[in-house]
Amino acid sequence: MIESLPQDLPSYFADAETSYPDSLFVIFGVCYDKTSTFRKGSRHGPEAIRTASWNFESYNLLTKVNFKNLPVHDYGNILLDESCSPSEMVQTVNTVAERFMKDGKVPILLGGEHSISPAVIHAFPKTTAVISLDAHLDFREDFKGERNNHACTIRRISDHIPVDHILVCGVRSAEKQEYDEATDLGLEIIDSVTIHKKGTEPILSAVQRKLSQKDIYLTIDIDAVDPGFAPGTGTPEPFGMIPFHILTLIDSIADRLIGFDVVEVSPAYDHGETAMLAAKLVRYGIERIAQKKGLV
Ligand SMILES: [Mn+2]
Repeated sequence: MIESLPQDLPSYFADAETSYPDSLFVIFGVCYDKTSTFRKGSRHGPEAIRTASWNFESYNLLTKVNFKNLPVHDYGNILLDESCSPSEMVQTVNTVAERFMKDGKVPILLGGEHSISPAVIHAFPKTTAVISLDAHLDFREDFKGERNNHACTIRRISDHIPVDHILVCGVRSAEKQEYDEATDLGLEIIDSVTIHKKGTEPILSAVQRKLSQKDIYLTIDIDAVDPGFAPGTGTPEPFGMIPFHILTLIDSIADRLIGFDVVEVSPAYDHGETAMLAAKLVRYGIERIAQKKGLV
């Protein structure tokens, strides 16, 4: 029999106890998975990630940072009606993200499905660069008639950010037509086999070559990681990245990160390890950005 978690865990992200006005980092959840086609359930991701966050010590031995000392606010979840369409979701999330921008915050999104990320990215200037970690290319113009489907994430990001300034990494699944369109348009794809063989070096050299001097938003679809490490997701795909690749990437780009997200965690297919990884990535990413900003 599996023992249950303590019932008295707070509902906010662990140690994110700064008020909104005094915070720099704002964690917020979007419980939306309406366009997911294979296995729904990522709408429960934010809650699972917050619960998992209480597993960790406030002090991180790897970064030497005490998360408790950082100006992090948990905004809770953006409320969406049951009937909310994908385009209404995008509109609502974009409005909130624009407010965070205006207030000078670093937004940290917990998903929810990947269709939420473009809504946040559209709140940033067009000069921002985007690195996406994802098993899937997600470059369809629409899917089943829906432009804001989670299979269209990179395409929707490219409505705002030029493809030259988008890097998609960890990919190992695409339709031939979308793959051809993406490569014809010059989208740079670093597949998971390349990362397996060469580590993060090809990502970092592409960052140097194409995104130098740019602010970077990092969007992490947890299915970029191999299902052996992160099984709790809607559309798992074998032969993925390992969690250490993401740490190395964050270490290398933290000085330019202006926000990030972790999406597609689906607790129904998890034994807790996927949510745990997501929560640790959130903590680690915030700690590294705070270090680079000289806050600790
Ligand atoms: Mn994906």
